Amino acid sequence: MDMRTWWQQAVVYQVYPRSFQSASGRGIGDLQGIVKRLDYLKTLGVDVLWLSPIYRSGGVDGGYDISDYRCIDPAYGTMADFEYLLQQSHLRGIRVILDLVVNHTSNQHAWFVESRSSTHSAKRNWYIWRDGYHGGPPNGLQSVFSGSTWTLDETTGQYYLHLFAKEQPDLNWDEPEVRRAVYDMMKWWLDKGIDGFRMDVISLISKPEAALISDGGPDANVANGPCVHDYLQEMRREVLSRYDVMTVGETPGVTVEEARRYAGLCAGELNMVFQFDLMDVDNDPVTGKWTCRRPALADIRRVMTRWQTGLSGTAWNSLFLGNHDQPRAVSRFGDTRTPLLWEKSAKMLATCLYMMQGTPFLYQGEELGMTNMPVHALADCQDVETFRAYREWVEEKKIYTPEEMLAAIRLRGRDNARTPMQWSAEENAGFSVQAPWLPVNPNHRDINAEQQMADPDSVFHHYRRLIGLRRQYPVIVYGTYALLLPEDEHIYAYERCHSGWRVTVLCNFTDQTIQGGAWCGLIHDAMEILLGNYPAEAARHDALHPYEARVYLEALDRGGKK
Ligand code: TEU
Repeated sequence: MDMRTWWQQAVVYQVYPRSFQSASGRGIGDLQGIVKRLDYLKTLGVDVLWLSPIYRSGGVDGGYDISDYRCIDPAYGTMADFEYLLQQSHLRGIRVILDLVVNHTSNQHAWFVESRSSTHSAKRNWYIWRDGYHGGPPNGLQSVFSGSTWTLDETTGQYYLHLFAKEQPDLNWDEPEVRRAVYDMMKWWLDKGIDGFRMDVISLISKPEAALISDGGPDANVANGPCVHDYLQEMRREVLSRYDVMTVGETPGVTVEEARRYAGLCAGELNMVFQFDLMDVDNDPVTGKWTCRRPALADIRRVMTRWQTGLSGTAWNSLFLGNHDQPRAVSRFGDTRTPLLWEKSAKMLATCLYMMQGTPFLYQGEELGMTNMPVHALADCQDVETFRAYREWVEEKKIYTPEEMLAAIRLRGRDNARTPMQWSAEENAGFSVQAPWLPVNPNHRDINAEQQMADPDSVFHHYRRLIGLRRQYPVIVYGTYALLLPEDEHIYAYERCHSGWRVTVLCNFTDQTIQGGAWCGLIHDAMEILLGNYPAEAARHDALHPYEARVYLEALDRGGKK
Protein backbone atom coordinates (compact mmCIF):
# COMPACT_ATOMS: atom_id res chain seq x y z
CA MET A 1 0.00 0.00 0.00
CA ASP A 2 1.34 3.40 -0.96
CA MET A 3 -0.07 5.84 1.59
CA ARG A 4 2.82 8.30 1.35
CA THR A 5 2.94 9.84 4.77
CA TRP A 6 5.73 12.06 6.04
CA TRP A 7 6.71 9.62 8.73
CA GLN A 8 7.23 6.83 6.21
CA GLN A 9 9.62 9.00 4.26
CA ALA A 10 11.41 10.34 7.31
CA VAL A 11 14.74 9.41 8.86
CA VAL A 12 14.73 9.76 12.64
CA TYR A 13 17.80 10.66 14.68
CA GLN A 14 17.86 9.54 18.31
CA VAL A 15 19.55 11.80 20.82
CA TYR A 16 20.45 10.51 24.27
CA PRO A 17 20.53 13.96 25.85
CA ARG A 18 22.92 13.14 28.66
CA SER A 19 25.63 12.23 26.16
CA PHE A 20 25.07 14.47 23.16
CA GLN A 21 26.49 17.91 23.88
CA SER A 22 27.11 19.77 27.11
CA ALA A 23 26.65 23.49 26.47
CA SER A 24 27.10 24.27 30.16
CA GLY A 25 30.46 22.50 30.02
CA ARG A 26 29.70 20.68 33.25
CA GLY A 27 29.98 17.18 31.79
CA ILE A 28 26.30 16.38 31.25
CA GLY A 29 24.63 16.92 27.91
CA ASP A 30 21.83 19.51 27.89
CA LEU A 31 19.10 21.03 25.74
CA GLN A 32 21.16 24.05 24.75
CA GLY A 33 23.83 21.65 23.62
CA ILE A 34 21.34 20.00 21.28
CA VAL A 35 20.42 23.41 19.84
CA LYS A 36 24.10 23.99 19.10
CA ARG A 37 24.16 20.83 17.00
CA LEU A 38 20.95 21.26 15.01
CA ASP A 39 22.88 22.44 11.98
CA TYR A 40 24.94 19.26 12.13
CA LEU A 41 21.71 17.23 12.02
CA LYS A 42 20.50 19.34 9.13
CA THR A 43 23.71 18.60 7.22
CA LEU A 44 23.24 14.91 7.87
CA GLY A 45 19.75 15.27 6.44
CA VAL A 46 17.55 13.76 9.14
CA ASP A 47 13.90 14.79 9.39
CA VAL A 48 12.96 13.96 12.96
CA LEU A 49 14.73 14.25 16.27
CA TRP A 50 13.76 11.75 18.98
CA LEU A 51 14.87 12.82 22.43
CA SER A 52 15.32 10.13 25.06
CA PRO A 53 13.71 11.34 28.32
CA ILE A 54 14.39 14.93 29.30
CA TYR A 55 11.90 15.04 32.18
CA ARG A 56 12.66 15.34 35.87
CA SER A 57 13.89 11.94 36.94
CA GLY A 58 14.99 9.91 39.94
CA GLY A 59 18.26 9.33 38.07
CA VAL A 60 18.28 5.56 38.48
CA ASP A 61 17.72 4.45 34.88
CA GLY A 62 19.15 7.15 32.64
CA GLY A 63 15.96 9.23 32.71
CA TYR A 64 13.53 6.30 32.24
CA ASP A 65 12.37 6.76 35.85
CA ILE A 66 10.34 9.94 35.59
CA SER A 67 9.33 11.88 38.69
CA ASP A 68 7.51 14.72 36.91
CA TYR A 69 6.21 14.40 33.36
CA ARG A 70 5.67 18.13 32.92
CA CYS A 71 9.04 19.37 34.07
CA ILE A 72 12.45 19.37 32.39
CA ASP A 73 15.19 17.79 34.48
CA PRO A 74 17.29 20.69 35.80
CA ALA A 75 20.42 18.88 34.60
CA TYR A 76 19.18 19.42 31.03
CA GLY A 77 17.84 22.96 31.37
CA THR A 78 14.44 24.60 31.64
CA MET A 79 11.09 24.52 29.86
CA ALA A 80 12.14 27.72 28.10
CA ASP A 81 15.19 25.86 26.77
CA PHE A 82 12.95 23.10 25.51
CA GLU A 83 10.60 25.54 23.78
CA TYR A 84 13.59 27.19 22.15
CA LEU A 85 14.90 23.83 20.98
CA LEU A 86 11.50 22.98 19.51
CA GLN A 87 11.28 26.30 17.73
CA GLN A 88 14.83 26.09 16.38
CA SER A 89 14.27 22.53 15.17
CA HIS A 90 11.06 23.48 13.40
CA LEU A 91 12.79 26.44 11.79
CA ARG A 92 15.19 23.97 10.21
CA GLY A 93 12.41 21.63 9.13
CA ILE A 94 13.24 19.06 11.81
CA ARG A 95 10.37 17.59 13.78
CA VAL A 96 10.76 16.61 17.42
CA ILE A 97 9.34 13.56 19.16
CA LEU A 98 9.60 12.81 22.85
CA ASP A 99 9.95 9.60 24.81
CA LEU A 100 6.70 8.62 26.51
CA VAL A 101 7.53 6.46 29.51
CA VAL A 102 4.21 5.47 31.02
CA ASN A 103 4.50 1.79 31.86
CA HIS A 104 6.07 2.99 35.08
CA THR A 105 7.05 6.15 36.92
CA SER A 106 9.87 6.87 39.33
CA ASN A 107 9.20 5.91 42.94
CA GLN A 108 9.73 9.62 43.58
CA HIS A 109 6.77 10.64 41.44
CA ALA A 110 4.04 12.35 43.49
CA TRP A 111 1.55 9.71 42.29
CA PHE A 112 3.58 6.90 43.80
CA VAL A 113 4.38 8.81 46.98
CA GLU A 114 0.65 9.20 47.50
CA SER A 115 -0.14 5.63 46.45
CA ARG A 116 2.27 4.08 48.92
CA SER A 117 1.15 6.29 51.83
CA SER A 118 -1.79 4.07 52.83
CA THR A 119 -3.94 1.23 51.55
CA HIS A 120 -6.80 3.76 51.57
CA SER A 121 -4.97 6.38 49.55
CA ALA A 122 -7.00 7.81 46.66
CA LYS A 123 -4.16 6.75 44.34
CA ARG A 124 -3.63 3.30 45.85
CA ASN A 125 -5.02 1.66 42.73
CA TRP A 126 -2.78 3.71 40.43
CA TYR A 127 -0.01 1.14 40.98
CA ILE A 128 -0.09 -2.63 41.34
CA TRP A 129 -0.15 -3.70 44.99
CA ARG A 130 -0.40 -7.29 46.24
CA ASP A 131 -0.08 -9.14 49.52
CA GLY A 132 2.94 -11.36 50.03
CA TYR A 133 2.66 -15.13 49.65
CA HIS A 134 4.00 -17.46 52.38
CA GLY A 135 6.22 -14.74 53.77
CA GLY A 136 7.75 -13.81 50.41
CA PRO A 137 6.80 -11.86 47.30
CA PRO A 138 3.41 -12.54 45.67
CA ASN A 139 5.02 -14.78 43.03
CA GLY A 140 8.26 -15.64 41.29
CA LEU A 141 8.06 -13.15 38.44
CA GLN A 142 11.51 -11.81 37.55
CA SER A 143 12.32 -8.20 36.71
CA VAL A 144 13.96 -7.30 33.39
CA PHE A 145 16.80 -5.93 35.51
CA SER A 146 17.26 -9.19 37.49
CA GLY A 147 15.76 -10.22 40.83
CA SER A 148 12.13 -10.24 41.90
CA THR A 149 9.70 -7.93 40.20
CA TRP A 150 8.07 -7.26 43.59
CA THR A 151 9.35 -5.04 46.38
CA LEU A 152 7.88 -4.90 49.87
CA ASP A 153 6.84 -1.46 50.98
CA GLU A 154 7.16 -1.29 54.79
CA THR A 155 4.55 1.47 55.18
CA THR A 156 1.63 -0.77 54.32
CA GLY A 157 3.21 -4.21 54.33
CA GLN A 158 2.23 -4.84 50.70
CA TYR A 159 4.38 -5.48 47.65
CA TYR A 160 4.35 -3.32 44.52
CA LEU A 161 5.14 -4.52 41.01
CA HIS A 162 8.10 -3.18 39.02
CA LEU A 163 9.05 -4.88 35.79
CA PHE A 164 12.30 -2.89 35.79
CA ALA A 165 14.25 -1.48 38.79
CA LYS A 166 12.56 -1.23 42.18
CA GLU A 167 12.69 2.54 41.76
CA GLN A 168 10.39 2.16 38.71
CA PRO A 169 6.95 1.07 40.02
CA ASP A 170 4.52 0.01 37.27
CA LEU A 171 1.40 2.07 36.75
CA ASN A 172 -1.91 0.24 36.84
CA TRP A 173 -3.38 0.83 33.39
CA ASP A 174 -6.60 -0.94 34.37
CA GLU A 175 -7.38 2.11 36.51
CA PRO A 176 -9.25 4.61 34.27
CA GLU A 177 -7.88 7.59 36.21
CA VAL A 178 -4.35 6.55 35.30
CA ARG A 179 -5.19 6.44 31.62
CA ARG A 180 -6.91 9.80 31.84
CA ALA A 181 -3.87 11.36 33.55
CA VAL A 182 -1.55 9.96 30.87
CA TYR A 183 -3.74 11.22 28.03
CA ASP A 184 -3.94 14.68 29.61
CA MET A 185 -0.18 14.79 29.88
CA MET A 186 0.24 13.69 26.25
CA LYS A 187 -2.13 16.42 25.07
CA TRP A 188 -0.25 18.95 27.13
CA TRP A 189 2.96 18.15 25.25
CA LEU A 190 1.29 17.89 21.86
CA ASP A 191 -0.32 21.27 22.41
CA LYS A 192 3.16 22.67 22.93
CA GLY A 193 3.84 21.61 19.35
CA ILE A 194 5.83 18.39 19.60
CA ASP A 195 5.47 16.01 16.68
CA GLY A 196 4.89 12.66 18.33
CA PHE A 197 6.12 10.06 20.74
CA ARG A 198 8.36 7.06 21.02
CA MET A 199 6.53 4.93 23.56
CA ASP A 200 8.68 3.08 26.04
CA VAL A 201 7.82 -0.63 26.59
CA ILE A 202 4.26 0.07 25.50
CA SER A 203 3.63 -3.65 24.93
CA LEU A 204 3.92 -4.21 28.69
CA ILE A 205 1.23 -1.85 29.99
CA SER A 206 -1.59 -4.40 30.32
CA LYS A 207 -0.56 -7.09 32.80
CA PRO A 208 -1.80 -10.61 32.11
CA GLU A 209 -3.33 -12.31 35.14
CA ALA A 210 -0.70 -15.07 34.90
CA ALA A 211 1.95 -12.53 35.81
CA LEU A 212 0.16 -11.48 38.98
CA ILE A 213 -1.30 -14.67 40.49
CA SER A 214 0.42 -16.38 43.36
CA ASP A 215 1.82 -19.30 41.39
CA GLY A 216 2.93 -17.06 38.51
CA GLY A 217 6.33 -18.30 37.46
CA PRO A 218 9.44 -16.33 36.58
CA ASP A 219 8.73 -16.88 32.91
CA ALA A 220 5.18 -15.55 32.75
CA ASN A 221 4.89 -13.58 29.54
CA VAL A 222 4.05 -10.00 30.42
CA ALA A 223 4.02 -8.66 26.85
CA ASN A 224 0.95 -7.97 24.70
CA GLY A 225 -1.42 -8.37 27.68
CA PRO A 226 -5.19 -8.73 27.46
CA CYS A 227 -6.16 -5.04 27.17
CA VAL A 228 -3.13 -3.51 25.47
CA HIS A 229 -4.93 -3.00 22.17
CA ASP A 230 -8.05 -1.61 23.86
CA TYR A 231 -5.93 0.92 25.72
CA LEU A 232 -3.98 1.97 22.64
CA GLN A 233 -7.16 2.33 20.63
CA GLU A 234 -8.53 4.49 23.39
CA MET A 235 -5.33 6.55 23.35
CA ARG A 236 -5.69 6.96 19.62
CA ARG A 237 -9.31 8.05 19.93
CA GLU A 238 -8.74 10.38 22.85
CA VAL A 239 -5.40 11.88 21.85
CA LEU A 240 -3.43 10.83 18.79
CA SER A 241 -6.15 11.03 16.16
CA ARG A 242 -6.47 14.74 16.90
CA TYR A 243 -2.92 15.59 15.85
CA ASP A 244 -0.68 15.02 12.81
CA VAL A 245 2.03 13.18 14.68
CA MET A 246 4.23 10.12 14.42
CA THR A 247 4.27 7.34 16.95
CA VAL A 248 6.58 4.40 17.40
CA GLY A 249 6.00 1.85 20.09
CA GLU A 250 8.86 0.08 21.77
CA THR A 251 7.38 -3.39 22.02
CA PRO A 252 9.39 -6.14 23.69
CA GLY A 253 7.84 -9.53 22.89
CA VAL A 254 6.18 -8.34 19.71
CA THR A 255 5.64 -10.83 16.87
CA VAL A 256 4.94 -9.98 13.23
CA GLU A 257 1.28 -10.83 13.82
CA GLU A 258 1.06 -8.56 16.86
CA ALA A 259 2.89 -5.79 15.00
CA ARG A 260 0.11 -5.78 12.42
CA ARG A 261 -2.30 -5.02 15.23
CA TYR A 262 -0.17 -2.34 16.82
CA ALA A 263 0.87 -0.72 13.56
CA GLY A 264 -1.55 -1.83 10.86
CA LEU A 265 -1.63 0.61 7.95
CA CYS A 266 -5.40 1.04 8.14
CA ALA A 267 -6.58 0.82 11.72
CA GLY A 268 -3.21 0.77 13.45
CA GLU A 269 -2.95 2.11 16.95
CA LEU A 270 0.57 3.33 16.31
CA ASN A 271 2.49 4.16 13.15
CA MET A 272 5.15 1.52 13.75
CA VAL A 273 6.87 -0.52 16.42
CA PHE A 274 10.42 -1.46 17.37
CA GLN A 275 10.75 -5.23 17.06
CA PHE A 276 13.37 -6.97 19.21
CA ASP A 277 14.18 -9.92 16.95
CA LEU A 278 17.24 -8.28 15.42
CA MET A 279 18.49 -6.95 18.76
CA ASP A 280 18.07 -10.42 20.29
CA VAL A 281 19.55 -12.31 17.35
CA ASP A 282 22.78 -13.10 19.23
CA ASN A 283 21.16 -13.85 22.58
CA ASP A 284 21.87 -16.98 24.62
CA PRO A 285 18.97 -19.27 25.60
CA VAL A 286 19.99 -19.14 29.29
CA THR A 287 21.71 -15.83 29.92
CA GLY A 288 19.85 -13.79 27.31
CA LYS A 289 21.80 -10.76 26.20
CA TRP A 290 24.72 -11.50 28.53
CA THR A 291 26.78 -13.61 26.17
CA CYS A 292 29.75 -13.36 23.84
CA ARG A 293 27.93 -14.97 20.94
CA ARG A 294 28.30 -13.14 17.66
CA PRO A 295 25.40 -12.57 15.29
CA ALA A 296 25.39 -14.82 12.22
CA LEU A 297 24.49 -13.56 8.75
CA ALA A 298 21.93 -16.36 8.28
CA ASP A 299 20.07 -15.25 11.44
CA ILE A 300 20.19 -11.54 10.60
CA ARG A 301 18.85 -12.27 7.12
CA ARG A 302 16.09 -14.58 8.38
CA VAL A 303 14.89 -12.01 10.93
CA MET A 304 14.99 -9.04 8.58
CA THR A 305 13.30 -10.95 5.77
CA ARG A 306 10.55 -12.13 8.10
CA TRP A 307 9.79 -8.54 9.10
CA GLN A 308 10.20 -7.07 5.62
CA THR A 309 7.83 -9.55 4.02
CA GLY A 310 5.60 -10.00 7.08
CA LEU A 311 4.56 -6.36 7.27
CA SER A 312 4.54 -5.72 3.55
CA GLY A 313 1.35 -3.95 2.54
CA THR A 314 -0.21 -4.38 5.98
CA ALA A 315 1.94 -2.42 8.44
CA TRP A 316 5.14 -0.39 8.53
CA ASN A 317 8.63 -1.32 9.76
CA SER A 318 11.04 0.67 11.84
CA LEU A 319 14.69 0.08 10.93
CA PHE A 320 17.50 0.33 13.45
CA LEU A 321 20.89 -1.17 14.22
CA GLY A 322 21.16 0.15 17.75
CA ASN A 323 19.91 2.55 20.36
CA HIS A 324 20.77 3.65 23.90
CA ASP A 325 20.12 0.10 25.18
CA GLN A 326 22.29 -1.70 22.68
CA PRO A 327 26.00 -1.98 21.93
CA ARG A 328 27.43 0.05 19.09
CA ALA A 329 26.25 -1.35 15.76
CA VAL A 330 29.67 -1.58 14.12
CA SER A 331 31.18 -3.34 17.14
CA ARG A 332 28.36 -5.84 17.18
CA PHE A 333 27.48 -6.56 13.55
CA GLY A 334 30.61 -5.22 11.86
CA ASP A 335 34.36 -5.56 12.25
CA THR A 336 36.57 -3.15 14.20
CA ARG A 337 39.87 -5.01 13.95
CA THR A 338 41.49 -2.55 11.55
CA PRO A 339 40.57 1.01 10.52
CA LEU A 340 39.80 -0.22 6.99
CA LEU A 341 37.52 -3.07 8.09
CA TRP A 342 35.84 -0.73 10.57
CA GLU A 343 35.06 1.83 7.88
CA LYS A 344 33.93 -0.67 5.25
CA SER A 345 31.77 -2.68 7.63
CA ALA A 346 30.13 0.41 9.16
CA LYS A 347 29.16 1.61 5.68
CA MET A 348 28.06 -1.85 4.58
CA LEU A 349 25.74 -2.29 7.57
CA ALA A 350 24.16 1.09 7.02
CA THR A 351 23.64 0.34 3.34
CA CYS A 352 22.12 -3.04 4.09
CA LEU A 353 19.57 -1.54 6.47
CA TYR A 354 18.81 1.81 4.86
CA MET A 355 17.80 0.32 1.54
CA MET A 356 15.02 -1.68 3.24
CA GLN A 357 11.38 -0.74 3.67
CA GLY A 358 10.57 1.14 6.86
CA THR A 359 11.53 4.28 8.73
CA PRO A 360 15.20 4.35 9.77
CA PHE A 361 16.17 5.36 13.31
CA LEU A 362 19.76 6.51 13.53
CA TYR A 363 21.27 6.43 17.01
CA GLN A 364 23.66 9.29 17.78
CA GLY A 365 27.24 8.53 16.81
CA GLU A 366 26.30 5.60 14.58
CA GLU A 367 26.75 7.94 11.62
CA LEU A 368 30.40 8.25 12.70
CA GLY A 369 30.86 4.53 13.24
CA MET A 370 31.35 5.07 16.97
CA THR A 371 32.43 1.85 18.68
CA ASN A 372 31.98 0.11 22.04
CA MET A 373 33.94 1.55 24.94
CA PRO A 374 36.87 -0.12 26.66
CA VAL A 375 35.70 -1.77 29.91
CA HIS A 376 38.50 -2.92 32.21
CA ALA A 377 36.43 -3.41 35.35
CA LEU A 378 32.85 -3.18 36.56
CA ALA A 379 33.79 0.19 38.04
CA ASP A 380 34.02 1.57 34.49
CA CYS A 381 30.26 1.06 34.11
CA GLN A 382 27.34 3.19 35.25
CA ASP A 383 24.26 1.33 34.09
CA VAL A 384 21.81 -0.14 36.59
CA GLU A 385 21.05 -3.08 34.27
CA THR A 386 24.73 -4.05 34.11
CA PHE A 387 25.20 -3.96 37.88
CA ARG A 388 22.13 -6.05 38.55
CA ALA A 389 23.00 -8.56 35.84
CA TYR A 390 26.49 -8.92 37.30
CA ARG A 391 24.99 -9.70 40.67
CA GLU A 392 22.62 -12.25 39.13
CA TRP A 393 24.99 -14.15 36.82
CA VAL A 394 28.24 -13.92 38.81
CA GLU A 395 27.31 -13.62 42.48
CA GLU A 396 23.96 -15.37 42.76
CA LYS A 397 23.70 -17.96 39.99
CA LYS A 398 27.47 -18.33 39.51
CA ILE A 399 27.04 -19.08 35.82
CA TYR A 400 29.83 -16.71 34.87
CA THR A 401 33.22 -15.92 36.39
CA PRO A 402 33.86 -12.19 36.80
CA GLU A 403 36.09 -12.26 33.70
CA GLU A 404 33.45 -14.00 31.58
CA MET A 405 30.81 -11.54 32.67
CA LEU A 406 33.08 -8.60 31.90
CA ALA A 407 33.62 -10.00 28.42
CA ALA A 408 29.84 -10.09 27.91
CA ILE A 409 29.48 -6.55 29.31
CA ARG A 410 32.14 -5.35 26.87
CA LEU A 411 30.08 -6.70 23.99
CA ARG A 412 26.53 -6.02 25.17
CA GLY A 413 26.47 -3.51 28.05
CA ARG A 414 24.30 -0.44 27.59
CA ASP A 415 27.05 2.00 28.60
CA ASN A 416 28.68 1.27 25.22
CA ALA A 417 26.04 3.39 23.55
CA ARG A 418 26.12 6.10 26.17
CA THR A 419 29.68 7.39 26.01
CA PRO A 420 29.71 11.04 24.95
CA MET A 421 29.26 11.97 21.33
CA GLN A 422 32.62 12.33 19.60
CA TRP A 423 32.57 15.78 18.10
CA SER A 424 36.30 16.41 17.74
CA ALA A 425 39.78 15.17 18.58
CA GLU A 426 40.15 17.61 21.47
CA GLU A 427 40.04 16.74 25.12
CA ASN A 428 36.60 15.36 26.10
CA ALA A 429 35.90 15.08 22.36
CA GLY A 430 34.33 18.55 22.19
CA PHE A 431 31.46 17.22 24.29
CA SER A 432 32.19 19.18 27.43
CA VAL A 433 34.80 21.42 29.03
CA GLN A 434 34.74 19.55 32.32
CA ALA A 435 35.08 15.78 32.63
CA PRO A 436 32.00 14.00 31.25
CA TRP A 437 29.70 11.85 33.41
CA LEU A 438 30.91 8.79 31.48
CA PRO A 439 34.40 8.97 29.98
CA VAL A 440 34.73 9.59 26.26
CA ASN A 441 36.03 6.73 24.20
CA PRO A 442 39.79 7.26 23.74
CA ASN A 443 39.36 6.57 20.03
CA HIS A 444 37.71 9.99 19.60
CA ARG A 445 41.10 11.16 18.27
CA ASP A 446 40.50 9.00 15.19
CA ILE A 447 36.71 8.82 15.11
CA ASN A 448 34.99 12.18 15.37
CA ALA A 449 32.48 14.40 13.60
CA GLU A 450 34.86 17.23 12.77
CA GLN A 451 37.25 15.04 10.84
CA GLN A 452 34.49 13.03 9.14
CA MET A 453 32.56 16.07 8.00
CA ALA A 454 35.72 17.24 6.24
CA ASP A 455 36.29 13.88 4.53
CA PRO A 456 33.89 13.10 1.67
CA ASP A 457 34.68 9.38 1.99
CA SER A 458 33.80 9.17 5.67
CA VAL A 459 31.15 7.04 7.33
CA PHE A 460 29.26 10.28 8.06
CA HIS A 461 29.05 11.19 4.38
CA HIS A 462 28.03 7.64 3.51
CA TYR A 463 25.06 7.97 5.87
CA ARG A 464 24.29 11.39 4.41
CA ARG A 465 24.20 9.87 0.94
CA LEU A 466 22.00 6.99 2.03
CA ILE A 467 19.54 9.44 3.56
CA GLY A 468 19.64 11.49 0.38
CA LEU A 469 18.88 8.43 -1.75
CA ARG A 470 15.80 7.65 0.34
CA ARG A 471 14.57 11.13 -0.38
CA GLN A 472 15.30 10.92 -4.08
CA TYR A 473 13.92 7.46 -4.94
CA PRO A 474 10.47 6.39 -3.76
CA VAL A 475 11.38 2.80 -4.65
CA ILE A 476 13.68 2.82 -1.61
CA VAL A 477 10.92 3.97 0.71
CA TYR A 478 7.99 2.09 -0.76
CA GLY A 479 9.34 -0.75 -2.89
CA THR A 480 8.45 -4.35 -2.12
CA TYR A 481 11.28 -6.46 -0.76
CA ALA A 482 12.46 -9.77 -2.14
CA LEU A 483 15.36 -11.77 -0.79
CA LEU A 484 17.94 -12.94 -3.34
CA LEU A 485 20.50 -15.74 -2.91
CA PRO A 486 18.75 -17.02 0.25
CA GLU A 487 21.38 -19.66 0.97
CA ASP A 488 24.52 -17.61 0.33
CA GLU A 489 26.90 -17.91 3.27
CA HIS A 490 28.64 -14.59 2.77
CA ILE A 491 26.36 -12.18 0.95
CA TYR A 492 23.10 -10.54 1.94
CA ALA A 493 21.37 -9.70 -1.37
CA TYR A 494 17.89 -8.36 -1.89
CA GLU A 495 15.89 -6.26 -4.29
CA ARG A 496 13.16 -3.65 -4.01
CA CYS A 497 10.61 -2.97 -6.73
CA HIS A 498 8.19 -0.09 -7.21
CA SER A 499 6.51 1.66 -10.15
CA GLY A 500 8.78 0.27 -12.82
CA TRP A 501 12.00 0.62 -10.87
CA ARG A 502 14.20 -1.95 -9.23
CA VAL A 503 16.93 -1.47 -6.66
CA THR A 504 19.32 -4.36 -6.04
CA VAL A 505 21.47 -4.44 -2.92
CA LEU A 506 24.55 -6.62 -2.45
CA CYS A 507 26.34 -6.75 0.90
CA ASN A 508 29.40 -8.83 1.63
CA PHE A 509 29.21 -9.65 5.34
CA THR A 510 32.75 -11.09 5.46
CA ASP A 511 36.32 -9.82 5.61
CA GLN A 512 37.15 -11.87 2.48
CA THR A 513 37.09 -10.94 -1.19
CA ILE A 514 34.42 -13.00 -2.92
CA GLN A 515 35.54 -13.99 -6.36
CA GLY A 516 32.74 -14.99 -8.70
CA GLY A 517 29.62 -16.88 -7.65
CA ALA A 518 25.87 -16.74 -8.07
CA TRP A 519 25.75 -13.05 -7.20
CA CYS A 520 27.48 -12.15 -10.48
CA GLY A 521 24.36 -13.30 -12.31
CA LEU A 522 22.31 -10.61 -10.59
CA ILE A 523 24.20 -7.80 -12.28
CA HIS A 524 23.80 -6.69 -15.86
CA ASP A 525 24.62 -3.70 -18.03
CA ALA A 526 21.29 -1.91 -17.71
CA MET A 527 22.01 -1.36 -14.03
CA GLU A 528 23.47 1.84 -12.70
CA ILE A 529 25.44 1.91 -9.44
CA LEU A 530 23.75 4.34 -7.07
CA LEU A 531 26.12 3.90 -4.17
CA GLY A 532 28.98 1.75 -2.99
CA ASN A 533 31.61 1.77 -0.27
CA TYR A 534 34.61 1.24 -2.56
CA PRO A 535 35.78 3.60 -5.30
CA ALA A 536 33.66 3.18 -8.43
CA GLU A 537 36.58 1.82 -10.47
CA ALA A 538 37.07 -0.94 -7.88
CA ALA A 539 33.50 -2.21 -8.25
CA ARG A 540 34.25 -5.19 -10.46
CA HIS A 541 31.70 -7.48 -11.99
CA ASP A 542 33.42 -10.57 -10.71
CA ALA A 543 34.64 -9.65 -7.21
CA LEU A 544 33.16 -8.27 -4.01
CA HIS A 545 35.72 -6.80 -1.66
CA PRO A 546 35.70 -7.28 2.14
CA TYR A 547 32.47 -5.79 3.51
CA GLU A 548 31.68 -4.30 0.14
CA ALA A 549 28.15 -2.99 -0.33
CA ARG A 550 26.62 -1.96 -3.64
CA VAL A 551 23.28 -0.48 -4.55
CA TYR A 552 22.13 -0.78 -8.17
CA LEU A 553 19.20 0.93 -9.85
CA GLU A 554 17.47 -0.17 -13.02
CA ALA A 555 14.34 0.85 -14.92
CA LEU A 556 12.04 -2.11 -15.50
CA ASP A 557 10.02 -0.24 -18.07
CA ARG A 558 10.46 3.14 -19.66
CA GLY A 559 7.25 4.62 -18.27
CA GLY A 560 8.22 4.37 -14.62
CA LYS A 561 8.93 7.30 -12.35
CA LYS A 562 11.94 7.08 -10.08
O1 TEU B 1 13.82 -0.56 27.35
C1 TEU B 1 13.00 -1.68 27.38
C2 TEU B 1 13.68 -2.95 27.39
O2 TEU B 1 13.09 -3.98 27.10
C3 TEU B 1 15.06 -2.93 27.84
O3 TEU B 1 15.04 -3.47 29.10
C4 TEU B 1 15.98 -3.64 26.95
O4 TEU B 1 15.53 -4.93 26.65
C5 TEU B 1 17.27 -3.76 27.64
O5 TEU B 1 17.65 -2.49 28.08
C6 TEU B 1 18.29 -4.29 26.71
O6 TEU B 1 19.47 -4.30 27.40
C7 TEU B 1 13.24 0.65 27.67
C8 TEU B 1 14.27 1.75 27.60
O7 TEU B 1 14.71 1.86 26.28
C9 TEU B 1 15.37 1.45 28.56
O8 TEU B 1 16.41 2.39 28.49
C10 TEU B 1 14.78 1.46 29.94
O9 TEU B 1 15.75 1.07 30.88
C11 TEU B 1 13.58 0.52 30.05
O10 TEU B 1 12.68 0.64 28.97
C12 TEU B 1 12.78 0.86 31.28
O11 TEU B 1 12.15 2.10 31.09
